[in-house]
Amino acid sequence: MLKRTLTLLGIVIVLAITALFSSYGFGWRAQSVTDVTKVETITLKKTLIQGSPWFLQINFSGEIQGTAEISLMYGPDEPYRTEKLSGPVNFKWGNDWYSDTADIRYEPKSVTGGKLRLEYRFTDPGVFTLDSLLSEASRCARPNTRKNASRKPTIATNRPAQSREGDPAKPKTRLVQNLEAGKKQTLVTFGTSLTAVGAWVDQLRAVLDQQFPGQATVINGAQGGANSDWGREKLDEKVLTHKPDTVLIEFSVNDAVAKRKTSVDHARGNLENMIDRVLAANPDCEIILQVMNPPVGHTKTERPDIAAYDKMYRDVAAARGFRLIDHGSAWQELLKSDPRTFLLCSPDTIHPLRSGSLKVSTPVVVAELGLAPGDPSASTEAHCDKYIRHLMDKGQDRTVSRTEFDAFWIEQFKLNDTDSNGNITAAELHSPELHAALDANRDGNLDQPEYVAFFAPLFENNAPETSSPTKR
Ligand SMILES: [Ca+2]
Ligand SMILES: [Ca+2]
Ligand SMILES: [Ca+2]
Repeated sequence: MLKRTLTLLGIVIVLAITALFSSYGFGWRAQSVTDVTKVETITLKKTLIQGSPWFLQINFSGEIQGTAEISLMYGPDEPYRTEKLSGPVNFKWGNDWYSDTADIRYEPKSVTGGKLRLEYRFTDPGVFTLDSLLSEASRCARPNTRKNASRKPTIATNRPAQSREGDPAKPKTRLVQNLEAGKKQTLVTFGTSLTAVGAWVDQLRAVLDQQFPGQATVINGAQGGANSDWGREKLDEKVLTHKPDTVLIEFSVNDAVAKRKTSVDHARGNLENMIDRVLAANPDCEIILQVMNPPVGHTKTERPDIAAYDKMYRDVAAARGFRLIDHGSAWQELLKSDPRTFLLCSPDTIHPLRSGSLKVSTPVVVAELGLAPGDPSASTEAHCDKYIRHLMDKGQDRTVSRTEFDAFWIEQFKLNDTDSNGNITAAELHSPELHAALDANRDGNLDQPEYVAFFAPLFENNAPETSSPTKR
C-alpha cells in the first residue's frame, strides 16, 4: 500500500514538474559549433518527453571572424533557409517544422576564429492531438458507419487486399515498374495545401518503404494556398531541382477559387507549361495528375466551378496519355453513404486529417499507383490535425480550452452560413445528406448549436486521454 502511494506520489510530482516546465519554456536546448573554421552538420533533436513537433525556434549568438553560412536543411543537399554570418551573430529563426530532428549545416567561407552558439526548441502541441480525438469520435459514430458499411462496403479501405498489380485493367505505373526492377526512384508531389499538409504523402512514403525499402525518395514540394501561377513560378525550385522520376501535380482546387480569377484556360496554360518543362528536363519522367477530395460548405461556395477545373485535369491527362488519380469518387461515396464520418475526416470542409487520408485518400493513391495496400498507418504524421489545433489555440498557450474549441466551430458555422441568417441550408452546405445528418432535431434547419454540438464529442473524448497517465 505504501509502495503504491509512493509510486502515485512520484507520478504526481513528475506530472507537476512537467506541467510547470511546459508552461515556462521547457524544451530549450543548446549546442555550439565545435570549430568555426570547419564545416559541421549539427542535428537538433526534440526532448524525449515531447510529442510530435510543429514548430522550431532557433536563437543564434556568438561572433564569426570572417564569413560563413548557416542553413536549416530540408534534405541532405537541400537548404530550407540560409543566413550569412559575419561579425557579431545575434538573430532568431522560427519555422513550421514537423520532424523530430533538424539538421543545421555550418559552412565557413573564410573564417579565422570566433564562436557560434545555437539555442533551440521544438514546440509540440502537447497531449491534445485532434487526430486521436477524431478516432474517438469515429468510434462514437460507429453504429451508423457499420450500417452503411454493410450496405455499401465500397470505401477504398474496405476493399479486399489487392495484389501488387493493383487494378489489373490498368498498366502499372512506371514508378512501380522501376521499383520492381530494383531501381531507385524519386517522386515529387506538387500542388496545394491538400498535398502540402496532406497526410497521404507521408502515408504513401511509408507504404513505399514497406514494399521497396530504401528505394523510393518522396519529396513534398507543395505549398498551402498555392495555385498554378505559383506552381509555374516554383517548378524549377520545388520539382525539377530534385530530378524526379515521377511527379504528381494538383492545382485545380485552388485555381477554382472564384475570387482569384484564374480562368480554366489560364489554369490549363499553366499546367501545360509545367508538363512541358518537366518533360524537357527529363522525357522519361512520369507525370501523374490528381483531382483531389471535393470541398463542401463554404469551401465549395468559394469554388463554384470546381467541376470545370477538375474536368480540365481529366482532359489534359487523357490528351497526354497520363495517369490520373481521382480522389473525388471515393470521397463523394463517403459523403453520400456516411456524411458524419465524411465531416469528421475533413472537419474544416476541405482538408482531410490523418484519419481521412488513412480512410480514403491514401488507399486511392496507393491503388492507382499499382502498389499493394500496405500499412499506411505506420506513418503517424498529422500536419493538418496540428494545423487545425494551432488555429484553435488563439491564446497560443499550446492547450485548447473548451472556449477556444467551441469558438472555432462557431466560426466554421458562420463561414458556412453564407447569408448570415443563423441557419445553414442544404444548398449552403452543398450536400443534402450532410445537412440531414447534422440537423439533429430534424426540423429542416441546421442552426449553430447543432453544428457546434456535432463536434463536441471531439473535445469531451479528450478528457480520459489527458488524465490517462495518472491511471497507470
Ligand atoms: Ca489556448
Ligand atoms: Ca444561411
Ligand atoms: Ca435543426
